Amino acid sequence: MSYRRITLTHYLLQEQRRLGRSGAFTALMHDIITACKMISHEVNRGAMAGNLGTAGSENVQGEEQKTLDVLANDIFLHMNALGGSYAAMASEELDDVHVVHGNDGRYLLLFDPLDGSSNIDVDISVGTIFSVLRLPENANPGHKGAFLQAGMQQVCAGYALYGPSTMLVMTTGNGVNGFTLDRDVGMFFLTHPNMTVPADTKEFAINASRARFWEPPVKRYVEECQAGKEGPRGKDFNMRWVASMVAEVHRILVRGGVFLYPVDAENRKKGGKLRLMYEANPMAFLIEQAGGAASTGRERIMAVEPGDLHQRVAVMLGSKNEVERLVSHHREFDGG
Ligand code: P6P
Repeated sequence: MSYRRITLTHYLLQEQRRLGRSGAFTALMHDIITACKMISHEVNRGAMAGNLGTAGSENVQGEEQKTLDVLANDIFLHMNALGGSYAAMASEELDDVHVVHGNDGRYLLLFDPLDGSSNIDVDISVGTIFSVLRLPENANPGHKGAFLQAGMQQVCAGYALYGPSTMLVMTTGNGVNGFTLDRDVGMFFLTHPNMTVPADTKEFAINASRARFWEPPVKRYVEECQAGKEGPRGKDFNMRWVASMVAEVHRILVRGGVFLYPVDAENRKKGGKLRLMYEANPMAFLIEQAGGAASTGRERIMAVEPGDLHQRVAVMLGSKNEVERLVSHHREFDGG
């Protein structure tokens, strides 16, 4: 039934006309869409293309790189340099910024080319996360300072999810829409219009093996959920942990939930686990645009003023009432 749906490109053109915008968003997204289709193809070929296993190298985070981490990064850098929209790019896999020469691009692209890649070899969903900022006036795109903008400055953000189907979910600040790749046609089609996060949920996601490191407000929140209907929440909860943020956020956008990766006693020295600029901020933009909330526990994620390209941050995002409960617990603990 694809022929009765609209393609992602049609959607962008419609938004462009509806909002009286220039062709900027359509151009911004064109190369991202192509890159995500190419990565989807490589991910889906898996072992048949020799794409499993490690690349024998480490990234700037000191993490072992998978073969597909390197391939996905190369695809994103190459494809997104072609359209002329981006003056420079920043990747989880690169220490410094990557300048795009020979164009007058007015935007900056930040991305995690293959989030959750520890799941590749066991065939669990992984994804690509992207965020777009404007190049500030008179800024040097070759300097990371041009990228250090709070999440509220994003003009576009989204992810591709390489799961049983490949989906691309994005926002340009007017709600969240999900598109599914029809491989036979080679196009993304609108399948999940106006995605919204229910304010309440019965599902939380956290790496429970870290419980001994958690701050008291996080421990309190999780124990309340675990206490079920006999406890203070008066209802039973379920728990999920995929170890792939894209898959967790997608589940929350489809059926609600709350995802936590707090700063804890073990990761505090690094500032947490998840990266602000190309994981937390784009996902926070999507969740807020879908009516949810995204906090560090102590402040709105998209209000955090970045000090470094690869800085990490606490993440608590999803159903609004759950995030507000977490913020309340932190405020009480801090004596606010
Ligand atoms: P843990 C993947 O490496 C990632 O950055 C997120 O996608 C995911 O939510 C988290 O880290 C998984 O962390 O502690 O389960 O390895």
